[in-house]
Amino acid sequence: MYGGGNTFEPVNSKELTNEDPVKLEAFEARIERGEKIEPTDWMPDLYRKQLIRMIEQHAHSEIIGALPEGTWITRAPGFRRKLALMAKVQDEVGHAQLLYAAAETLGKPREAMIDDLINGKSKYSNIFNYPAYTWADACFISWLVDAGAIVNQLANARGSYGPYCRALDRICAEESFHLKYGHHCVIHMATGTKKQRQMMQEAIDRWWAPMMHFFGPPDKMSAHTEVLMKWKVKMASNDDMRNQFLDMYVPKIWELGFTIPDPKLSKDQETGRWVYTEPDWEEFKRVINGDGPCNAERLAVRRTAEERGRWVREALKTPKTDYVKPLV
Ligand code: BYC
Repeated sequence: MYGGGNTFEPVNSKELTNEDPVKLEAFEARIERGEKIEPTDWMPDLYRKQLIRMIEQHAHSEIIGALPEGTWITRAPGFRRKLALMAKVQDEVGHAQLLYAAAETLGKPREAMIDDLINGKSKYSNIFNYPAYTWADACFISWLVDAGAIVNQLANARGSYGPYCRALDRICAEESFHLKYGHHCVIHMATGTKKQRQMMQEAIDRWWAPMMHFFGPPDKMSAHTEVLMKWKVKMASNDDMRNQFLDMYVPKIWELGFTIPDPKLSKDQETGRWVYTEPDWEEFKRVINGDGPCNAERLAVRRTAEERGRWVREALKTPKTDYVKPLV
């Protein structure tokens, strides 16, 4: 059992009672000192299980996340946009490879991770289960979904598990290009024709709630935050990451003349926290548990890719002499 418990059920800290208390104390002291934990180091089972769950979900999110933008490569407006989008989508798939490799260091084989994805056992980011109807939707993803991902990944790159942090460092470097590209696309829409501004506004209206969901449930409903923050896997809580995103990007969205579909959205100057209408958390639960607008379509694409690539994997496993006639 590799994790992936029931959504919103708090993690049972009793799982720790089976651990050797001396080893556990030494492990926690290392984390407290800011040392990195490496694959061959001793670690509690719960730490391993939580990391596999989180890194695997992150890897799946990258690979599924390539799909809504990927459908826009052939329809991107102009050759330069096509080239940039193609490179971005390729990067996202590369991020998945880095993350699968990091999760593998914890003992779960990649094949098992892919099986769990295509069989619907593993989760991946809620936001990629919504359709990208127009070019403006692809612009929203490239700018703001990538922005949200960077807020999360920059924080967690300072975390405790060496292979995950190193993968995140590399991912963040590439994401910063995506962010600039996405911002450029949105500025182009904002300064374009009336129709382009309207398309962009409609995309913001469509994607705002899934974007608020993206950072995870409110802290008081989060099952894993406490243990993950204690062990410095997560370096900021869901609400803190959401707040940081709002702080950085709401002013930029307003600056471009767009509105955000939440009349309550404002910054409380005393607390420094954003006030907003809670997005529909029941919808979030449905979407992450397989019942969003595009879940079935996304998994079907991955299943087909898996099937089509089978011969390549089998050929790689076959000894060369079985299929290459030796030169005599
Ligand atoms: N979507 O206890 P909580 C990208 C689940 S890709 C789906 O707060 P945690 C990009 C959670 O798994 C980058 N499920 O969880 C790619 C748990 O369920 P289980 C995506 C979610 O782990 C291509 C339950 O809800 N980024 O940006 O403490 C193109 C309770 O939640 C979500 C990452 O993956 C969600 N949004 O915190 C463009 C970052 N949120 O497992 C862009 C890595 C929560 O008990 N992940 N759940 O069944 C994380 O940082 C953390 O896992 C989260 C959630 C902050 C997302």
